[in-house]
Amino acid sequence: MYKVIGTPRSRSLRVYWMLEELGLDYDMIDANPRSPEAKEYNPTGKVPALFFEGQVITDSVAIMQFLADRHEKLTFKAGTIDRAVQDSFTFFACDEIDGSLWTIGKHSFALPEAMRVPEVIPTAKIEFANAMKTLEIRLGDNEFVMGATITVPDLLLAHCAGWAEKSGVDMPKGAVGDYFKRLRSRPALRRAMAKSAQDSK
Ligand SMILES: N[C@@H](CCC(=O)N[C@@H](CS)C(=O)NCC(=O)O)C(=O)O
Repeated sequence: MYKVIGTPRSRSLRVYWMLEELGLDYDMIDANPRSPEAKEYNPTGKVPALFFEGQVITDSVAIMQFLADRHEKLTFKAGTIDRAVQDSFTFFACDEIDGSLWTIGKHSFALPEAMRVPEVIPTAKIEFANAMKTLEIRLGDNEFVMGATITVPDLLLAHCAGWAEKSGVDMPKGAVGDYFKRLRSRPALRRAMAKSAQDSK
């Protein structure tokens, strides 16, 4: 049984969503970042962490890819060209989308006030807008970034879109806007969010 440590109101939701897409059972520990429960599994206190077979795995994207590889779903096989292209979308999402949104988050609420530099926020918003233009080009008319097959970066991109809606950035319209809506209405995400709400009561 997989045990996921991390409140769903964090990047941990990516992991819960992946587990729901894969149809797997899991235990949820609804731990806040830096809480004693989080530090029990990850000394930095960052969430999510996955506890499986006596081992702790940290970093949401590493966990998502591990689950996809292990269960041979939502991923192309390692060592293939398709996997290289898939991974390029994953790193694009981490660097350019998670990165710009997290800059906005850190400098508006996450960092202690004395460390915040709000002047960087407009630049991060431009970086996010540029990333949306790139995504528009790379997505084209496809249903998912890799064509007809849903893969890890689709979940990652759509999770970031949920953050973006709360970050005060301009949300993309057209094909990218429809892509985000399509992904965010998937039953597995709905189930992850509903289970999260239930288990955290
Ligand atoms: N790259 C890591 C980042 C993890 C991370 O920073 N998580 C946030 C919550 S979304 C956290 O635990 N922050 C606490 C801290 O930075 O001390 C991942 O994707 O899991």
